[in-house]
Amino acid sequence: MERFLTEEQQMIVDIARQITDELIIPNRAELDEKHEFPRDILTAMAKADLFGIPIPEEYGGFGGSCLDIVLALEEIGRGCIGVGTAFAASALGIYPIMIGGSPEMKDKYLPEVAAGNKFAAFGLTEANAGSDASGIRTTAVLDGDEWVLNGTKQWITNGGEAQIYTVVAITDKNKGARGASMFVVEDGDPGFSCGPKEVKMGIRASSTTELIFKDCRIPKDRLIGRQGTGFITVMKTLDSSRPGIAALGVGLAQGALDMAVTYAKQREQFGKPIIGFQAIQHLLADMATTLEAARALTYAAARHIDAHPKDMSKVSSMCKVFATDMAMKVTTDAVQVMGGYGYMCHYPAEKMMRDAKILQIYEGTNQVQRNVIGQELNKEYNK
Ligand code: COS
Repeated sequence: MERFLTEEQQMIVDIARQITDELIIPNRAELDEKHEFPRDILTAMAKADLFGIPIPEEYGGFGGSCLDIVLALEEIGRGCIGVGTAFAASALGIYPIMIGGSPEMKDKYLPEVAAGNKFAAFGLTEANAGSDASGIRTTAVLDGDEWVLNGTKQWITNGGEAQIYTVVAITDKNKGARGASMFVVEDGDPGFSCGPKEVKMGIRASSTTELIFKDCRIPKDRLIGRQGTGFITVMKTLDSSRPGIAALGVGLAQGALDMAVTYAKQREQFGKPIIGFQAIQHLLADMATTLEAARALTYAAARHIDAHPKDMSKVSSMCKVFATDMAMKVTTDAVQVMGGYGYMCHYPAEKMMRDAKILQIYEGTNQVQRNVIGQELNKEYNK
């Protein structure tokens, strides 16, 4: 379908497609099997300026739009959403700096990420705070010219691989959501360490660890924005980043559909290719139709966000929930079309289905997205 992309946007698609076809697809099975972080591939992506897409030009980036990052993530997701997650999590990690950081802070961190010299990570989730984002217990206390952090973050993407961590901590426990603040913690800061790599169902090319703060001391100027703005910065970050997760779902589903159609044209049963059977055609037709609908909604949401409206949350959650539920269904149906071959580990379909599941869980479960959409509708109809 016509996507109405500019020349620049088509260029982003072409670059990401080339990296996906030449580097990601040939290596994805091995990365998955070995739970290996795709450092070389990410470096190649940085050299091709993909890491710079969300970063403003004055900080060494491409100054791209939400749609630009969506297009890159869609192509990468077609190859492997484990690699896509490592890439997306670095962008997620720098959004708080772009949203609330001082010019000096932006100057210090953003060019390094744009160049691919450093990766970033975003530290929100804790053992008792996932969907309930304001339930975090990690604390930060000002002691002279330093903040002292204590607590543990859980399931943090790029943990142990990133050099820059944006972390939410409570600075005033009596103020609820207004008592949280965000900080930059660097790899090597005293009192900061990462736990061992978690073993996951899917997206195994990405690293997931705990972040552990034991009297971790960081300079005073590592506070992002003003004290007490942490929760709002987190919410704004997630509003901006969720279309990227939708895009990973669209790309993943495209990869699964491509594989299922190719297989159905080759696989013969009862003397003819199985694509000739209406039962298979209907499965493929629904996969292709819902995929196009998800792509259209994701692009529309990204274009809406690029217009810098006040109300980003609803469309951001809508595309995340729709595209990722679609990706789960399409990858499951791809395995169904491929039957026993789909279920075997040496074909990529089963990895795609395993990978898809996380899209419905991370960056806000799809249940939380529906809450956000419902709350926004409630507000809209009160106007
Ligand atoms: N943008 C700006 N401000 C926002 C906002 C947004 N998208 N969403 C909420 N806020 C503000 C509210 O306006 C409110 O401000 P006031 O204190 O001035 O009233 C404050 O933030 C608290 O909002 P609310 O009461 O809605 O917070 P809740 O604790 O009820 O949180 C949800 C609601 C469920 C939406 C939130 O906890 C959430 O998004 N959870 C999922 C988090 C997540 O994605 N976790 C996955 C791991 S992160 S990778």
